[in-house]
Amino acid sequence: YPANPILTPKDWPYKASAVFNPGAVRFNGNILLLVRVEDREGFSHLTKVQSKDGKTNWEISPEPTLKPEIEKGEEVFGIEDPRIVWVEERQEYIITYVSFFTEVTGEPPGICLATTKDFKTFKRLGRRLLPPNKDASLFPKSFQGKYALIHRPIVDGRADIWVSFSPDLIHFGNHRVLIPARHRSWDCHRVGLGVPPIETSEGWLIIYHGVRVTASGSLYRVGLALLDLEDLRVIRRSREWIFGPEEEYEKVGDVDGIVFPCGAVVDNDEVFIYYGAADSVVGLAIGKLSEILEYLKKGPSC
Ligand code: BMA
Repeated sequence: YPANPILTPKDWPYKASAVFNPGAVRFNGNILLLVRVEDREGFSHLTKVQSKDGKTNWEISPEPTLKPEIEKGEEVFGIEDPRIVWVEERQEYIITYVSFFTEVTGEPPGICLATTKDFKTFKRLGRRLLPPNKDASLFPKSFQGKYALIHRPIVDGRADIWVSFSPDLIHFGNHRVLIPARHRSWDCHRVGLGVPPIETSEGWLIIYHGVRVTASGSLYRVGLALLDLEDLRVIRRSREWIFGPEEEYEKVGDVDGIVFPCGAVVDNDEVFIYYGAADSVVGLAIGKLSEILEYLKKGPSC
């Protein structure tokens, strides 16, 4: 989007060090983002912003929307990187985010769930799965009575994308690797879900980030995969990254060389992808769903 970045700390109605990695949904005719806001202590909370066209005139909440619940001993190091899905069968939004499991040695990151109907009141469902884990989202619908959660645990030093299933959003099982980090490729060191799975006529579109660790730090870029609509098997996976840090605000910031999508909104054939750039500001990338699917089907895949 030529007018990027769409949101920066300077736009904020209160003191903010960085604003990035937003979840995104359609809400009441607006596009609503829950933006990760990092304060000057270095801890994050989530703040709601809304816009009619999803590009301009963002109305930023004058105060944090979802704050860490420090009183309960949870979330003392903040909450990060929300992914939001509207779950039609439950008539509520489910938000997946990262907090740190302070009672576990090393205080690793892990996954929390919260629900809301109105983005004013939220119900905390608490922590899920074992840490270390990140980059999680539910699918917006269940599969034969089971919810499916995409997540990214670290297992034996490997950072692959997994899927797990649950009848009740409490107990999870049938864990399996969905999209592994790929040997020697641009996504060789880590992969993680970007935006929540997008249902299309061809399959579930997965937009994920991949990391290569270089001599000057980690490079975060974005790739694609397509999953079977029913059994979630990988049908296609792009060999090449399709979106990476190119512009100044993506290349230079608190953490250089990062594009990190957490939310997307689809309008007919248009996909709006909201991403954190260099862990500092929010960017918007717009694509055509038909072109993305065409590329996935015809382009180099493995
Ligand atoms: C990941 C997450 C993101 C962050 C990214 C790049 O591991 O922690 O919040 O944007 O690293 O620093």
